[in-house]
Amino acid sequence: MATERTLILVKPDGVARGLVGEVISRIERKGFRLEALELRSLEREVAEQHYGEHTDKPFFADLVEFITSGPLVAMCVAGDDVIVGMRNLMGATNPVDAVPGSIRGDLATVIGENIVHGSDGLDSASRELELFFPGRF
Ligand code: DAT
Ligand code: MG
Repeated sequence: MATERTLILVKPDGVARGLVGEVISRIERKGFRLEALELRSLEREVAEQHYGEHTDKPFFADLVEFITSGPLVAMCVAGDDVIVGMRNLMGATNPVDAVPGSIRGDLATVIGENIVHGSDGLDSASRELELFFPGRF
Protein backbone atom coordinates (compact mmCIF):
# COMPACT_ATOMS: atom_id res chain seq x y z
CA MET A 1 0.00 0.00 0.00
CA ALA A 2 1.32 3.43 -0.94
CA THR A 3 -0.01 6.92 -0.47
CA GLU A 4 -0.24 8.45 -3.93
CA ARG A 5 -1.64 11.43 -5.79
CA THR A 6 -3.56 11.38 -9.07
CA LEU A 7 -5.09 13.85 -11.47
CA ILE A 8 -8.86 13.49 -11.75
CA LEU A 9 -10.96 15.47 -14.22
CA VAL A 10 -14.71 15.85 -14.37
CA LYS A 11 -14.81 16.36 -18.12
CA PRO A 12 -17.03 18.94 -19.88
CA ASP A 13 -19.90 16.43 -20.28
CA GLY A 14 -19.92 15.78 -16.54
CA VAL A 15 -19.89 19.49 -15.72
CA ALA A 16 -22.64 20.22 -18.28
CA ARG A 17 -24.80 17.41 -16.85
CA GLY A 18 -24.41 18.68 -13.28
CA LEU A 19 -22.48 15.62 -12.12
CA VAL A 20 -19.58 17.39 -10.37
CA GLY A 21 -21.09 16.88 -6.92
CA GLU A 22 -21.91 13.24 -7.69
CA VAL A 23 -18.31 12.49 -8.72
CA ILE A 24 -16.75 14.37 -5.80
CA SER A 25 -19.15 12.68 -3.41
CA ARG A 26 -18.08 9.23 -4.60
CA ILE A 27 -14.39 10.18 -4.25
CA GLU A 28 -14.91 11.46 -0.70
CA ARG A 29 -17.11 8.56 0.40
CA LYS A 30 -14.43 6.15 -0.78
CA GLY A 31 -12.02 7.83 1.61
CA PHE A 32 -9.78 9.73 -0.80
CA ARG A 33 -8.79 13.35 -0.11
CA LEU A 34 -9.05 16.41 -2.30
CA GLU A 35 -5.79 18.36 -2.31
CA ALA A 36 -6.62 20.79 -5.14
CA LEU A 37 -9.75 21.61 -7.12
CA GLU A 38 -10.30 24.03 -9.95
CA LEU A 39 -13.06 24.80 -12.48
CA ARG A 40 -11.37 25.86 -15.70
CA SER A 41 -11.37 25.63 -19.47
CA LEU A 42 -8.43 24.06 -21.30
CA GLU A 43 -6.35 25.74 -23.96
CA ARG A 44 -5.95 23.54 -27.01
CA GLU A 45 -2.18 23.27 -26.34
CA VAL A 46 -2.74 21.99 -22.79
CA ALA A 47 -5.32 19.48 -24.05
CA GLU A 48 -2.91 18.20 -26.69
CA GLN A 49 -0.17 17.81 -24.08
CA HIS A 50 -2.52 16.11 -21.64
CA TYR A 51 -3.55 13.55 -24.27
CA GLY A 52 -0.06 13.37 -25.84
CA GLU A 53 0.00 9.56 -25.73
CA HIS A 54 -3.01 9.51 -28.09
CA THR A 55 -1.64 11.87 -30.77
CA ASP A 56 -1.61 9.17 -33.43
CA LYS A 57 -5.05 7.72 -32.65
CA PRO A 58 -7.93 8.27 -35.07
CA PHE A 59 -10.05 9.80 -32.28
CA PHE A 60 -7.40 12.35 -31.20
CA ALA A 61 -8.97 15.38 -32.92
CA ASP A 62 -12.42 14.61 -31.48
CA LEU A 63 -10.87 14.05 -28.06
CA VAL A 64 -9.17 17.45 -28.03
CA GLU A 65 -12.32 19.10 -29.38
CA PHE A 66 -14.41 17.51 -26.65
CA ILE A 67 -12.09 18.22 -23.71
CA THR A 68 -11.84 21.90 -24.75
CA SER A 69 -15.58 22.25 -25.44
CA GLY A 70 -16.48 23.72 -22.04
CA PRO A 71 -15.38 24.06 -18.46
CA LEU A 72 -14.02 21.02 -16.63
CA VAL A 73 -13.12 20.38 -13.01
CA ALA A 74 -9.52 19.40 -12.31
CA MET A 75 -8.57 17.82 -9.00
CA CYS A 76 -5.56 16.46 -7.23
CA VAL A 77 -6.82 13.46 -5.27
CA ALA A 78 -4.67 11.69 -2.68
CA GLY A 79 -4.91 8.44 -0.75
CA ASP A 80 -3.79 4.84 -0.38
CA ASP A 81 -3.25 3.33 -3.84
CA VAL A 82 -5.42 6.12 -5.20
CA ILE A 83 -4.29 5.67 -8.81
CA VAL A 84 -5.72 2.16 -9.16
CA GLY A 85 -8.48 2.96 -6.68
CA MET A 86 -9.75 5.83 -8.80
CA ARG A 87 -9.49 3.78 -12.02
CA ASN A 88 -11.76 1.23 -10.32
CA LEU A 89 -14.20 3.89 -9.09
CA MET A 90 -14.30 5.30 -12.64
CA GLY A 91 -14.91 1.99 -14.40
CA ALA A 92 -13.77 0.86 -17.83
CA THR A 93 -12.98 3.45 -20.52
CA ASN A 94 -15.96 2.34 -22.60
CA PRO A 95 -19.13 2.80 -20.52
CA VAL A 96 -20.59 -0.25 -22.29
CA ASP A 97 -18.02 -2.34 -20.42
CA ALA A 98 -18.01 -0.37 -17.15
CA VAL A 99 -19.59 -2.30 -14.31
CA PRO A 100 -22.65 -0.94 -12.50
CA GLY A 101 -21.51 0.81 -9.34
CA SER A 102 -18.70 2.59 -11.16
CA ILE A 103 -19.03 6.21 -12.29
CA ARG A 104 -18.97 5.34 -16.00
CA GLY A 105 -21.07 2.22 -15.45
CA ASP A 106 -23.78 4.16 -13.65
CA LEU A 107 -23.75 7.49 -15.46
CA ALA A 108 -22.45 7.20 -19.05
CA THR A 109 -23.31 5.40 -22.29
CA VAL A 110 -20.69 6.35 -24.92
CA ILE A 111 -16.88 6.23 -24.92
CA GLY A 112 -16.50 9.78 -26.20
CA GLU A 113 -18.43 11.18 -23.23
CA ASN A 114 -17.33 9.14 -20.26
CA ILE A 115 -17.44 11.88 -17.59
CA VAL A 116 -14.12 11.37 -15.84
CA HIS A 117 -10.39 11.18 -16.40
CA GLY A 118 -7.94 9.57 -14.01
CA SER A 119 -4.19 9.13 -14.39
CA ASP A 120 -3.26 5.54 -15.28
CA GLY A 121 0.08 5.22 -13.45
CA LEU A 122 2.65 6.94 -11.26
CA ASP A 123 4.48 8.55 -14.19
CA SER A 124 1.35 9.88 -15.88
CA ALA A 125 0.03 11.10 -12.52
CA SER A 126 3.09 13.25 -11.86
CA ARG A 127 3.22 14.46 -15.46
CA GLU A 128 -0.49 15.37 -15.51
CA LEU A 129 -0.45 16.99 -12.04
CA GLU A 130 2.48 19.16 -13.16
CA LEU A 131 0.54 20.15 -16.29
CA PHE A 132 -2.60 21.17 -14.36
CA PHE A 133 -1.09 22.33 -11.05
CA PRO A 134 2.48 23.42 -11.88
CA GLY A 135 4.88 23.44 -8.96
CA ARG A 136 2.27 22.40 -6.40
CA PHE A 137 2.82 18.66 -6.01
P1 DAT B 1 -9.04 6.41 -20.08
O1 DAT B 1 -9.75 7.73 -20.13
O2 DAT B 1 -9.89 5.33 -19.47
O3 DAT B 1 -7.66 6.49 -19.48
P2 DAT B 1 -7.69 6.25 -22.65
O4 DAT B 1 -6.53 6.92 -22.00
O5 DAT B 1 -7.42 5.00 -23.42
O6 DAT B 1 -8.84 5.93 -21.60
O7 DAT B 1 -8.39 7.26 -23.68
C1 DAT B 1 -8.58 8.61 -23.32
C2 DAT B 1 -9.96 9.04 -23.73
O8 DAT B 1 -10.06 8.96 -25.16
C3 DAT B 1 -11.08 8.13 -23.22
O9 DAT B 1 -11.51 8.51 -21.94
C4 DAT B 1 -12.15 8.34 -24.24
C5 DAT B 1 -11.37 8.55 -25.53
N1 DAT B 1 -11.25 7.30 -26.28
C6 DAT B 1 -10.47 6.23 -25.97
N2 DAT B 1 -10.61 5.26 -26.87
C7 DAT B 1 -11.49 5.72 -27.79
C8 DAT B 1 -12.05 5.20 -28.98
N3 DAT B 1 -11.74 3.97 -29.43
N4 DAT B 1 -12.95 5.95 -29.67
C9 DAT B 1 -13.28 7.19 -29.24
N5 DAT B 1 -12.78 7.75 -28.11
C10 DAT B 1 -11.90 7.03 -27.40
MG1 MG C 1 -5.94 7.36 -20.12
